[in-house]
Amino acid sequence: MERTFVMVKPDGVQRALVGEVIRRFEAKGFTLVGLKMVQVSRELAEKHYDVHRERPFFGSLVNFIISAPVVAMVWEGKGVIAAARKIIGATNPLNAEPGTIRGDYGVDIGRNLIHGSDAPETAAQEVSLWFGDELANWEPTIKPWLYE
Ligand code: RTP
Ligand code: MG
Repeated sequence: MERTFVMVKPDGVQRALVGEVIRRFEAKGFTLVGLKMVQVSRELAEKHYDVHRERPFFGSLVNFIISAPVVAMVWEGKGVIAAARKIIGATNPLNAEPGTIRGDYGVDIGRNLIHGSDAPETAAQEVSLWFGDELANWEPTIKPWLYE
């Protein structure tokens, strides 16, 4: 089954949106297999956003991610990588559709509340970077009511 990495960024934690994020993913039918609050080190933040190292916003992005705790999660389910990106919405919250997390709660691209892996390769890398093998292996009993 597919897995993706989702992180409530420091702004989402400070704005008490952790429960709302979890509620949306749970209600959709995805399964939580990893969850932890992390005070991120500069090293981890730089590794996570390595693809953006040369971009002008890299320094401020890393400084923001390490400025206060984040909540890191791994969600599992059919099509979860692309579905999480839809639930999260466009990078700039002002362009994100109402009904998405960024569309409903954000106004600034540098305070867009939440991260989700953007493809199968990055999902696998990020799950491994943040969680290693510390993931739960469980089958929700509602599975026959979610999947044919
Ligand atoms: P994320 O990686 O955080 O889930 O966001 P994303 O895929 O939607 O966007 P991405 O292009 O990967 O950018 C990573 C984060 O960098 C910040 N950003 N700032 N000032 C800017 O022009 C700018 N562009 C991107 C955003 O916080 C974005 O989430
Ligand atoms: Mg990204």
